[in-house]
Amino acid sequence: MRSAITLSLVPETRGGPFVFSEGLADGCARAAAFGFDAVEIFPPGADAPALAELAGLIERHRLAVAAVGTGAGWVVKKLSLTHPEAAVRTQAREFIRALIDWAGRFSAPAIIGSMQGRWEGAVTRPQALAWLGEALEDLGEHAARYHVPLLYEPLNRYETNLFNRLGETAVWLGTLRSRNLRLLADLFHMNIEEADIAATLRAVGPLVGHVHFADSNRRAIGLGHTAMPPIIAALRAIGYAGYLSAEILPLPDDSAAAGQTMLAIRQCLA
Ligand code: LER
Ligand code: MN
Repeated sequence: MRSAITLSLVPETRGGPFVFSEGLADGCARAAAFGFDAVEIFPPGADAPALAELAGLIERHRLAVAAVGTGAGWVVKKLSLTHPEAAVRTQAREFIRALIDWAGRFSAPAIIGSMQGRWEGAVTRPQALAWLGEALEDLGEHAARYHVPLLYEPLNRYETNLFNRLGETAVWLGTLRSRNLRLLADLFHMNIEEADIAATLRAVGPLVGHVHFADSNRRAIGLGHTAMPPIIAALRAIGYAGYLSAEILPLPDDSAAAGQTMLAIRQCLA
């Protein structure tokens, strides 16, 4: 398992679960200084000017790109794959497709989290799942051309009413036509929704494609009450070799959150 830390380029996410938010150069330099293997980037879109600097920065700091979030499509543009208007759903899909293309240059997978939206009003749950499933099949196959999966993230009940637990999501993913979809296991959402995080990880096994490494209160691991040893044992048992990526609140400040995460990862993997 390798270490990663989140870096947001979207001003609207201040106060959200992203550790570094002072720009790409600052975030890459500090990620490397703290000893992380990779950065997980949350860009405003595939056309963000700052992204042109990324190749040079990761080479200079010997970092990889762990994953790329697509949630700015929701946060900034209010796009979603289950929006009642077809034109908005199409824009959402194209926003994500462009980020898959961009992330693919760095052999990084894109994440579908907030962009899944929710079912409500005139949109029934079966309708929303039909739209979401079709989009995931299309985008999952698109990601395959870069030899990376597409990551789908179940969120807690306050953020979506589509899928909140990994087990039910794994069953549904199995009904879709793309075999290139993987689960993102966010330990913060799982702490809210799962009866047993470690048992769930063992049950969904090889479908786990990425881990958001957050404690129960969405602070750095070690600053909440999630018991890590059974979770790490479960990840080892399923052969997980991906990233432990800190998508956490920058508390008490970004440096302390980064330092505590690195300490926790070293302890977990010792
Ligand atoms: C995205 O990875 C996520 O976990 C959501 O809660 C949006 O912040
Ligand atoms: Mn997450």
